[in-house]
Amino acid sequence: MKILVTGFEPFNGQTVNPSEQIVHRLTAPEGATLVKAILPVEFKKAAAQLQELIEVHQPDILLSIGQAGGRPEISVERVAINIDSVKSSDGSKLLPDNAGHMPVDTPIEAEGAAAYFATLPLWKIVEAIQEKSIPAAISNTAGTYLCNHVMYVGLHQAATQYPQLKAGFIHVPFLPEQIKHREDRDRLAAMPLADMVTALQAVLEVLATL
Ligand code: PCA
Repeated sequence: MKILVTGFEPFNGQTVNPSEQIVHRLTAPEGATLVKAILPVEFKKAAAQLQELIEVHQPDILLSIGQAGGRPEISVERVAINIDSVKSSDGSKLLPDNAGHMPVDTPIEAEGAAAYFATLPLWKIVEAIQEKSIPAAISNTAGTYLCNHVMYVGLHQAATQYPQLKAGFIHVPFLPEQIKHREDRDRLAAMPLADMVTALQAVLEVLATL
């Protein structure tokens, strides 16, 4: 059993991304080997690197992790949609990727499915995190930025080329240090790194039993 786990580099002017720090601290669960990678927050490069990682390592499971700043809990994503868009849903802001690319409502795969569901056991994962007394929930949108992109690309690869591959995505909140100097910090949630690592390690234990 081989698990590929990915995190992301910092983006949006931040100097840290909790997903990167989590990935560095995860260890292989019993009965599995763990391959770790940190992906760039760039549409083209992230997809190419992920495809290469899958081809080289032939994992049984792909678990990608990213930051969803402002969310209060660990969120286990249910679905990835065939859209890249850096436009906020009210149209007020654009968030270019780290290479300056700004797709708006662009399909990821011209001939691809409109959406893919995660193929990991979502409730088992949520419950394993909650058992550690850490808040967790299923999320029904991974957004339209890099996290959705990487989740879609992984599931598309699985659907079209790697039938043994199960894949899914987990979003994590801000770290306390990311919000402490912000004026709106009273309204923002954050979670200590140690709790995030405990949660994701518990997820790996579940994945190793699949
Ligand atoms: N979060 C972003 C991209 C990279 C990351 O960690 C997202 O939610 O799309």
